[in-house]
Amino acid sequence: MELLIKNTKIVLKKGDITEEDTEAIVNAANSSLMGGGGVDGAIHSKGGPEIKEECKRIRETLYPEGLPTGKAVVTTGGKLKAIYVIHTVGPICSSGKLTEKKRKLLKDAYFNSLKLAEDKGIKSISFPSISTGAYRCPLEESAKVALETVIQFAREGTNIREIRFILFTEESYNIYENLLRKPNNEL
Ligand code: AR6
Repeated sequence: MELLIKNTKIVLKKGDITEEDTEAIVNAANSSLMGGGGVDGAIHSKGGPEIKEECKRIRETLYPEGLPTGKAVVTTGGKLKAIYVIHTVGPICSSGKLTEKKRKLLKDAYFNSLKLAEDKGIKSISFPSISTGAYRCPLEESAKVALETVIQFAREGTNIREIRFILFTEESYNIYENLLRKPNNEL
């Protein structure tokens, strides 16, 4: 499914984010930036060691204590089709609840990834559904935050021409689609 907001196409797609050919893909990382499971594991294993080497340098220089939740950094895409990987850290919903504070951090993760992409002149970007796997945030509420943030960003005007959400499961695709189909994008 696709939606045009100003000059930016918002696309929902089922699939594996490591296969995407957008200029950047976003990694649902953890603060260590040293890899893990889920999207993070798939990106590092398909992208090769160059990505982790750059992450190590970022840790040594910019973030010795780790990347704070809600912030974003960029590395090469290594062997991936994407030229860049933007690494961000979403909140952990250990209770399974998206509290106000966590909602804000999730919004920051999407917003700061978009801002970084825009500042770098990146024209197309793919997102996974951040924090809805190992970090256990509720899918529908998190999807709402994701779509609201991206729609607001596009409405305010950006040079990013395409923003994709790559949804790994049927369930997550259906949830995003139902939300995006709402009239006037009233999420
Ligand atoms: N492409 C697109 N989406 C995927 C893929 C894929 N290849 N694999 C999983 N998903 P998660 P989080 C979906 O756990 O919740 C890691 O260990 C998945 O179905 O990757 O932010 C990190 O190192 C889910 O909807 O990220 C952190 O420690 C969504 O992507 C931690 O997990 C996010 O699931 C981050 O947890």
